Amino acid sequence: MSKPILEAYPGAERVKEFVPLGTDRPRHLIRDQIEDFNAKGYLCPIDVYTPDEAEANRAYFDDLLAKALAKGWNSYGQAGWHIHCRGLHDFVTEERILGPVRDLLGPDLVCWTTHFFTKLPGDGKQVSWHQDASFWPLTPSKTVTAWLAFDDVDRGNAAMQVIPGTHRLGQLPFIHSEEGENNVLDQSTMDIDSFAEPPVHLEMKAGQMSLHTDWLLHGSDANRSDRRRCGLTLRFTSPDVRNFTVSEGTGVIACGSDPSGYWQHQPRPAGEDIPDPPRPEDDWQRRSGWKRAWDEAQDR
Ligand SMILES: O=C(O)CCC(=O)C(=O)O
Repeated sequence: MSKPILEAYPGAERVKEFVPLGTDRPRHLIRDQIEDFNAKGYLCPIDVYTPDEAEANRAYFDDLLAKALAKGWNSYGQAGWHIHCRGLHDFVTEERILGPVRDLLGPDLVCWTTHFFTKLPGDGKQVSWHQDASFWPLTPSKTVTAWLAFDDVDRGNAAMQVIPGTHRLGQLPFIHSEEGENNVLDQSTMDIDSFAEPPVHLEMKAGQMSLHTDWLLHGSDANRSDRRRCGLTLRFTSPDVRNFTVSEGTGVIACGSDPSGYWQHQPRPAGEDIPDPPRPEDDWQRRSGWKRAWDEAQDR
């Protein structure tokens, strides 16, 4: 096994601790929910779409996925597509998603990426235990992920699991994932049995969402069922957060404004454009691109 790592961006000056969130006059969450979020690192479930709307969301995604697979993508490659697909962009600006997130982060919200995590029936890939903030070149760490269920998700079809309270531990050591692990991502936190709290499955109906903070330890098993398990992650932060690998980050100013000027706004796309899949030699996740650019800059 490789040596445990404590910083994915060696040499970076960044604040790597959980920042308690919440606003003075919440309008969508009650104060107990905000306290719960800060204590446990997540909230689940939150109702967003009606069952009929959830059905329409699913139909939209079925079509998108069929077109993506036909073009040569796998079911985890739909990352950042809200800048190509108008229907996806409209999830980013959906008031029923933004309201609870605003109660945590304040009136100005940047959605700096989205990513579908789609486990097809019998899908052998797991998402190994990890902390999101460990991957992301953002400081301070203040991203809230909305995980919007497109399918009903439960223990049987590999719902996401979290370990409550682990967001308060800061950066945990991780290793580069090994081939045989079949991890969708490339970091793995080991020894999760050493944490006091057992993992919790975030079970939801299609149309509901969970919210989690970026230091919370989470992951998911392979999907051994005959049911698909699809969720769209939307990554929101407040604009005072900066991407330290670039002079200006990119994201949708989903509501309010960007007084910091750290973010270049990405407009609503005109249509539904399915991007071409990457060539094998390209990085298909922007995260890898950031990391590569950082490592190259350190070597200079
Ligand atoms: O959907 C999953 O199983 C994992 C999602 C995840 O890792 C994330 O939202 O950061």
